[in-house]
Amino acid sequence: MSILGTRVLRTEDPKFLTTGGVYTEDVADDRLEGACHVFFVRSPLAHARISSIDVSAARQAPGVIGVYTGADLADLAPIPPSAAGLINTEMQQRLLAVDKARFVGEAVAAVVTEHPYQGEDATELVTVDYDPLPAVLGFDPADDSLLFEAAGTNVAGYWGDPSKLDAQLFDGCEVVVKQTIVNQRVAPAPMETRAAAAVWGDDGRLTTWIPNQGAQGTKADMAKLLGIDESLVRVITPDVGGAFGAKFGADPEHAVVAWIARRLGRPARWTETRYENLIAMTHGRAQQHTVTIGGSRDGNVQAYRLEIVQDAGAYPKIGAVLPMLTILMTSGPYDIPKAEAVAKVVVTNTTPIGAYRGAGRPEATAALERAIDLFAAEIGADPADVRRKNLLAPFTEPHRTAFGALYDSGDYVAALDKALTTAGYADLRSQQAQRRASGDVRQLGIGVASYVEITGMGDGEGTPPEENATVEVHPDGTATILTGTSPHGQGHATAWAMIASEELGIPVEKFTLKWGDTDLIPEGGGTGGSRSLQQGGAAVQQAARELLDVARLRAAAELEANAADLVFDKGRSAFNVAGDPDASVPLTQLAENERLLIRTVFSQPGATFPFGTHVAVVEVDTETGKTTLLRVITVDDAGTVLNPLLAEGQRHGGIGQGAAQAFLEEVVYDDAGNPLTASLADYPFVSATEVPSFELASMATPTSYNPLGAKGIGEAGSIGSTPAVQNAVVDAVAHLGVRHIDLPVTSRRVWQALQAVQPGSEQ
Ligand code: MCN
Repeated sequence: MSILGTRVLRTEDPKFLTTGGVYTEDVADDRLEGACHVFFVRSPLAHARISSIDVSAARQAPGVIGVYTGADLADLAPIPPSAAGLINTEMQQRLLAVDKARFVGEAVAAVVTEHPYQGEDATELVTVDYDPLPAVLGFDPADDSLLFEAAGTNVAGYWGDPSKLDAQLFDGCEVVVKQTIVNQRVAPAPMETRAAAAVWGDDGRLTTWIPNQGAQGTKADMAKLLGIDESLVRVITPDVGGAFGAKFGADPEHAVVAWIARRLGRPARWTETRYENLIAMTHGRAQQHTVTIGGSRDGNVQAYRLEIVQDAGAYPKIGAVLPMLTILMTSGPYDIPKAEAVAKVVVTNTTPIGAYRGAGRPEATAALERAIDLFAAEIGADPADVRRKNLLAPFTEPHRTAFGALYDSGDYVAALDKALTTAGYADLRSQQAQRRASGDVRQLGIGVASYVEITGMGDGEGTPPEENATVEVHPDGTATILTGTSPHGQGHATAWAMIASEELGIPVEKFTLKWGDTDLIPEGGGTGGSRSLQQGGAAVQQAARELLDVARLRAAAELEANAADLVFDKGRSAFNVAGDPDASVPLTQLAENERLLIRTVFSQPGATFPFGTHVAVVEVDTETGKTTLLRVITVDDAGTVLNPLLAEGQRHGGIGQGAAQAFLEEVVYDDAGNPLTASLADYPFVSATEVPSFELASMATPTSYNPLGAKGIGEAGSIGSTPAVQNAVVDAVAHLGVRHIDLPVTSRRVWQALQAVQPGSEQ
């Protein structure tokens, strides 16, 4: 029986559940002995000119070894915006702010102390003279206060050309609905905050430990930020306590810590506080969508337009690139004859936006799935029926969308129907009808969201989606796998061992997985875009198979037989001559005289497109607006599932985060750009108590793009759940006249929406 597809328990869990992992703060490498500690002085103002910084008092504080400002780092080049060329190149960031601070939390100076307890006090002695400037906020910032004077505008750039929108797009549509929707800013809030440890060797090379999603990309970033050759940087990724897209590469602080270690000639460490994490680690989402949808009264969607404004925060980082992915996924799983999308990227005096679980795709789905519901409501149709009517027919040959996406395989109607059946949709609708008829205070809402998303894309610069793996069998019966992916909760140690075990007949627990050390594994794409299994896992399979090819030749020599006459007996992990089980040699023996090791690269023809449907059921108290999430039922088709336990864990995490975006989480600023959600007492991130047990139905439409048949599952949960929950809440009160409630659909917002539709009532 194959181990693939079975519920193998996570081999990494005993470590995490007992002695604990080794996170960056725990790294006890000899080279870090006597490390000093770095603390950042951060701007308390959203937008201000920095006229002077006085570090003299801080320098005298107990334990202070050094205090540095942007002026000290003048030799380091500013960070250019992401997507240079499309985005205004004047919008550059210094590692420590010089002249101007552009968001609350921006690092302005760094204080270095002997002991960690001395840092906080010393930072308070740094006197920064700020001249406040008007804070630039929102999706439509005026140009009267500019973040970057040299740019002459707060518009960072465009994806697509807004002047080329088709004026005739909705001609011939019997019904046209338009709505502006906010896809709010959220905080990734990983359990482990950002950190770094850095030391320079006598050879002039930097070794730095950083919690990240890919050591190799982080190495390239660090070399760029420090202006040195990549060969002089070694990045090591210890255990990572969650990342959710926001630990991709190196941040300015990581480079400053390395710079300080070099300047002082001694190792340096940094761990940010939760407060710093909430205001200075990149946030996610922050898009505004204006959707226009048109079609016939009988439910055919004929045209759809998506106009996006991306708030990139103070510096155009990955956030400035996200609309590209949103646009790519504009038409989602539907067959819409005419669709167009365009995006404007603006800078504001807020924390920069980066990748956050789904990164650009959840935004596309949220906009489209609200639009479908708005359209259904307008024509008085069941939203599930409208979806079924407009979903693409099943396809096994790749399907190209008007936006250039090449969907590999899909059966969207089947996913919808499976989710509806599992939910007991018809029954839910009749319960809803009863409650509506009886005027129950607690109304039932049912929300549906169908999605297709993209996983495992290439780097966008011509390199195909690919990953490397090395498999080595040792004479003592153990085996080692090196991977270019970078697990931080996904369970790659278990999954990659399962794949190699299936080929080599070596038990899962005999494998050790190594990742995230650029001296050991110089190449690798890391973990993001739910790419790891389809590329990294497939590479492990390919390496194991290639290893068997080499082993077969050695076995043939050993057994003095023809290689073609040998069979590999997985049960014994040994080769034997066909028909003669006694003439056999185990793999381990073939590793005795010469290392039995293969490194390989697996390439995929393109990205894959997982899909599914989520159904959410909520109860809304129409007197108070109190909303209770009763059920979430999902079908998430990620092709062939390698380990249902891992895949379901990923779905749980994703659905939880997506649902939380729908009804709970939001980063809030006041009118002056002060963050009001800078602690976990104020930022309501989700835990198991806020959500019901999820009901997961399974469906697997394999992809032909890799031999595992696998697509990505790491982000899907967060993509379908947000609009399903939002649609459910609106649905609960739709019969009272509510048409739309923005994210997050908090009880307060629901109450306000109900007040607004009750004539004569107070707001
Ligand atoms: N899997 C499977 N069958 C499939 C697909 C995946 O069994 N058909 C398993 C894989 O073997 C792997 C896991 O599911 O163990 C996720 O695989 P994959 O979909 O390839 O995604 P990645 O491993 O590349 O993970 C990335 C994804 C992203 S982009 C974010 S963001 C995210 C996420 O994973 N952040 C996470 N899940 C997270 N989980 C935790 N605990 N912490 C985070 O920060």
